[in-house]
Amino acid sequence: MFYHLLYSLHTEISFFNVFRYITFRTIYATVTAFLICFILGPWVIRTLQKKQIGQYIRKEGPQSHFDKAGTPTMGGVMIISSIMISTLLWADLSNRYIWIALLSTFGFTLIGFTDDYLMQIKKRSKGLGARSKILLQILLGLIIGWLTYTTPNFSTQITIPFLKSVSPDLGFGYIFFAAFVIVGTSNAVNLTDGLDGLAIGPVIISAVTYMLFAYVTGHVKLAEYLQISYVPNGGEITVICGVIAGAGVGFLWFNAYPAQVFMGDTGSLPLGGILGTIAVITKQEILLVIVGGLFVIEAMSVILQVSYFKITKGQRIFRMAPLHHHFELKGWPEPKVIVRFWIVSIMLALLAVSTLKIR
Ligand code: 57M
Repeated sequence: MFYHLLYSLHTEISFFNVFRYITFRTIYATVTAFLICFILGPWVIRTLQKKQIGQYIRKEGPQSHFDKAGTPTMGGVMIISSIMISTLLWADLSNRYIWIALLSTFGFTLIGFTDDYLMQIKKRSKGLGARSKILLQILLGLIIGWLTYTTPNFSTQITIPFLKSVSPDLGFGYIFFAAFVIVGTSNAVNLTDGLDGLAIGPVIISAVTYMLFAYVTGHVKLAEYLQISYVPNGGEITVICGVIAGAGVGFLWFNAYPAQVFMGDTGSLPLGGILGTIAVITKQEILLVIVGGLFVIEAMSVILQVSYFKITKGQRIFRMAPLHHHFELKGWPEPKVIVRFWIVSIMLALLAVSTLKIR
């Protein structure tokens, strides 16, 4: 909105020229998103407490979680409102990719919110139910895949990290591939969201990493120099990456150990969904396996554990899946697991950035 309102004034007041720059708008969008979350936080937490939207803790989980019972959940509402408001304020709203990213955020929020609402307010223990939830996610993933596919000049070739000369063209199949990336990330972030700050930390790290990729991918000269796919108008996604990081830091203020609030599916599903969408738009889809490697490791630990459990009729690879529970049960204090997982995430992000220079 600021871009449209204020940049147009640059002919009279030259200062307003700065609103043209993605870098300038990204910085202020990030700060705005942080402030919205930070200011809304106490009020959201109080409201959730009043409505008694408190977390139920499963008895079969690690004992250290029992005293978390009653912590307000659905705190994702503050992250998502902050993402939506700050994006609407700072992004170029004539950019189609911004609307695709906002639709993805809104759609996954709706699914996550409905699930939490049924569980927390209607006290329906299964929420939406696993099957309806995944079907809705796939449908939304396909819609976003289709909208991206039909964007003029959008390439259906995929980028393989470290192999700049190999980029298979999926054609129409790109829609299904995009849906897979988006839905997979949405669920992986959800699985990771099991310790204070554990999911939001790597979400912030991934958003900052993609901020860099979005910027270079939308810059014709930089993209050419680094030999990565140039996405016309894709640079605007930098703003939304900053917004996610800012809102994430604002939420972390309250979600840091010991958490005053959990994000719920209201936060975890859209945060994963939007990261997947950004990976698709910036044409760095496979790179998300490295950038969001921590989410992949957590999801893989569940897949391995559940498969092994079924095949061996009751035996386990890990003490408990997802992986963070394994380390908790080994006796690592919760903050140690969290910070060590963040460290892994930072290292993976650096590895991802190195792909810009390594073929
Ligand atoms: C959500 N949610 C947390 C909170 C958060 C297939 C199976 C592996 C699925 C998996 C599962 O359901 N995962 C999805 C994980 C829950 O947090 C809520 O859920 C929201 C995210 N959707 O925002 O509202 C609990 O996590 C803790 N928490 C924090 N701090 C936070 O900032 O401490 C969350 C956020 C909260 C709180 O305790 O209550 C969750 O873990 O339920 N299931 C599991 O993860 C279960 N694993 C399991 O059953 N493993 C089995 C295998 C064979 C499937 C095994 O290894 O034996 C564990 N979940 C729990 N307890 N709660 C088991 C133990």
